[in-house]
Amino acid sequence: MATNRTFTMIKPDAVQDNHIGGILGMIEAAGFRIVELQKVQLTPERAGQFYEVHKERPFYQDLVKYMSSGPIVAAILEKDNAVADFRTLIGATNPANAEDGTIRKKYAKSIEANAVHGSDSDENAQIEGEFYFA
Ligand code: IDP
Repeated sequence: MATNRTFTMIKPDAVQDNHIGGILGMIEAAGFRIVELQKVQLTPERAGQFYEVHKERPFYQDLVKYMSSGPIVAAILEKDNAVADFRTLIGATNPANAEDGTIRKKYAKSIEANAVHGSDSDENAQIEGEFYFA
């Protein structure tokens, strides 16, 4: 069932490269309202918890290191059909496969440093939002 909220993070590479404004601008231009917003530095432990679902994947250790390498921006976004529409807006995980007009096409550097996170289900949007904005 579609709900009206999703959760996003602007990842360390995009924050480091001064793309917070550009990315939030694309998000607002696509019709999302920013409900909560926070810039925060994750410890490796916190990054590991956030991505625990991926802990058996070969890239997990690198991902934890990357996500704790600098500040991130976490946000809760609101819009009709938020989860699915936001996944469309961010584009494919690997920017080589991301479509024109997507955030990852414009800002992602690699399959790992891919500029933004977007929740993949309503359930995860709720869990991930509470991880930052309990
Ligand atoms: P998603 O962020 O598009 O939902 P997931 O498969 O959930 O993609 O992966 C979570 C994050 O892990 C990705 O956004 C990316 O930063 C990283 N990642 C995914 N696949 C790889 C990979 O093959 N190599 C390195 N990092 C990866």
